[in-house]
Amino acid sequence: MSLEKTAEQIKNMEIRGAGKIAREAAAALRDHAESLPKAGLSAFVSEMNRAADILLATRPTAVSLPNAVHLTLAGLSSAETESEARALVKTQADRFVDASTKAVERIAEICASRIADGMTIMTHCNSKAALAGILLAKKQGKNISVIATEVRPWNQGLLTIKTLNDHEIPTTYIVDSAVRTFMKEADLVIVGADAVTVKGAVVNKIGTSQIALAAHEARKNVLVAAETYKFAPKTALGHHIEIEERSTSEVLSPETAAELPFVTVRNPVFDVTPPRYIDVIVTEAGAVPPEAAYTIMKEYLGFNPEQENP
Ligand code: RI2
Repeated sequence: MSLEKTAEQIKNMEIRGAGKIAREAAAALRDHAESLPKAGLSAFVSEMNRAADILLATRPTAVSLPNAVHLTLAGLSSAETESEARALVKTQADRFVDASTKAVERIAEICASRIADGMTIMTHCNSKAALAGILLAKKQGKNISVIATEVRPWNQGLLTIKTLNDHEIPTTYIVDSAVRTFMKEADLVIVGADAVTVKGAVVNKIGTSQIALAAHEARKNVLVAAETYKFAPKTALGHHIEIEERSTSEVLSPETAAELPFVTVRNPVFDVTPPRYIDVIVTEAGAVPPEAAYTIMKEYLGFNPEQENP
């Protein structure tokens, strides 16, 4: 598949989920590099930078995307020959995809160790990292059940309940506005992340913050499953994470909207959960409190405040 096609699929959400977007972007850069005819070092570097910009322009919130692009192309400008530059892209892309896959497996082990027999887990959206922990707990023989939300307007909850059903995990499917009503039946909340800020705030699918608030009120723990490449170093330099706002036609049909001239439809697809409503962030490097976000950025993303960072 061409890099442009991958970019289009990320944009229209045929490829979705912060981790998957990152792995597909790294692989697309590798395949793109391999498809380019030999034209000299500087032509190769500038074409790879152009390709990176196409991928980066697809969706603005999941920081896994710029982190994956950055890690795949790291050191490219210092390569001395075209073959060195080509080898670098391939090695780094493969390394990223492999590390990402292993990170999700390690996160699953840590999440599963926090899921006790008999627990009911509430989850939101369709996070591979969060689901991996739930599936592993089931595989370990724990008798668990799940409360899963619908996730308007894209209904990613449908993907989640299909997976849970395939694994014979008893699941209750609820509309997003029912989370507070059902919180008393949950023992634990597990969600994924699209970005984690330097303060440990978690950017995730819209609705996550109200779930965390309801969990806090009900004294239920909130666990966030997030690979280290979902941490956003640029937030340590004062930048904000842009919250993607998608087409209003995803919420209300253009025909209905046209009949309601005084109504404005809004469709932000992520929200921010402050660290005080998060008990633990489970990364492949261990389960850490939100306050450890800066350490994760330094140790696992090579964050240097004096350098350009994704
Ligand atoms: P994993 C998704 O975003 C959801 O917000 C989900 O919680 C997050 O990415 C992380 O997913 P979208 O692409 O990387 O559905 O854990 O907008 O799969």
